[in-house]
Amino acid sequence: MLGRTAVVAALILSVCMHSVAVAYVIYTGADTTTNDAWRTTDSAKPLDPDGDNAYGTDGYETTPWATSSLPAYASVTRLLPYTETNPTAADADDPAYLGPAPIPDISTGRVYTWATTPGIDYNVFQVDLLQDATFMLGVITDTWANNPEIHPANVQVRQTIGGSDSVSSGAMGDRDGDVDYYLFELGGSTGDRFIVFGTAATTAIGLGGLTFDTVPEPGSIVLFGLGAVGLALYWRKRK
Ligand SMILES: [Ca+2]
Ligand SMILES: [Ca+2]
Ligand SMILES: [Ca+2]
Ligand SMILES: [Ca+2]
Repeated sequence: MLGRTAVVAALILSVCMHSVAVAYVIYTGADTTTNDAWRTTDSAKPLDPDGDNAYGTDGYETTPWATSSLPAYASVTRLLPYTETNPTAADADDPAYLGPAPIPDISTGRVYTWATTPGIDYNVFQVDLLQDATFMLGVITDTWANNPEIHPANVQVRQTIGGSDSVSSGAMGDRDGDVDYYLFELGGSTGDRFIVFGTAATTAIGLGGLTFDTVPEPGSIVLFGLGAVGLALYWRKRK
């Protein structure tokens, strides 16, 4: 009888812990070698958490494409007033495609503003969680070939509702007008808010967009496994 109570308690604990979302922001790293091939699945991407070697598997917010495709768990607000593209923007995979090379490129763009003060931080995107989620947020940058300085000196993410973590990528390298991706792991609950921002490098500032990929929750899988083992022991004892 005690065994059965313990098993039931373990199962309830397992289900409860699964539903607890801990809020956090971690800077995972920069991908400066994928360049245009963010949707090309035979280009290895060690920082892509879901293992399909494509960024934006769950969804994306991109410029100049007006129709972003966002995941069910997040909404995105552009906090700078202008969205722009022109023929001197860097090329990258058309997000309408996902698969092995060749994936056709299209011209990227930026969400931006001007009259900024170098050294001052400016907010670029707001991400609001519509469901509990643990995911990799990719920040698309270096999309402007003829003026890489428009991109901030760094990329930062700060949680403003549901937590207070704030992390920075440190100085943004590889500023050559060939697209780069700065990746942050985020965990949070419904209603949590995260701000993507950066320090102005010049008198204008802009970023190319965002990508979303699910981070599997190993903790939940382990707890689920423990629950299953407990259930198996219970049935064995019952025989
Ligand atoms: Ca590069
Ligand atoms: Ca992916
Ligand atoms: Ca391509
Ligand atoms: Ca680059």
